[in-house]
Amino acid sequence: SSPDSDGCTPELEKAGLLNKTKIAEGGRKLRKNWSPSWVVLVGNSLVFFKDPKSQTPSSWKPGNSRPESSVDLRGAQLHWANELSSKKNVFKLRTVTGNEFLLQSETDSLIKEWYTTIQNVIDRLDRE
Ligand code: I3S
Repeated sequence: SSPDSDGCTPELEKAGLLNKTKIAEGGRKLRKNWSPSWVVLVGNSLVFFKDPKSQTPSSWKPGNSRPESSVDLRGAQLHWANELSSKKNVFKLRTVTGNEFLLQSETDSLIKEWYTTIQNVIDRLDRE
């Protein structure tokens, strides 16, 4: 059985380095400020950490490292958004509270995996 067979710890679905910028807060447009972010998809949340150099896939655990911010994926919307940037491989995540993020990777396969994995979580929450 898994180390969490009682289901009390949310499942870590994915973790990795993406470029991130927040473009809206509560529906209000923000100025872009791209920076690398260690992104962790765990349970119903996408969690962002600063300083990716000091992060490892296991360091998201409570107490090890403090997240910069976190996004509730329930009711969120995901769209490819290459028209919103000169960068390639950009998607936009919009939360129910009107926060909008762009996430990007130079690696096609990697960004597609992230898109699919996040969309799967959103779909699962929509069915609940
Ligand atoms: O969509 P924008 O406003 O052209 O986005 C670019 C700017 O935010 C720019 O910052 P300054 O306007 O402060 O110089 C950023 O450095 C660029 O990265 C933004 O565009 P991309 O195309 O990289 O998303």
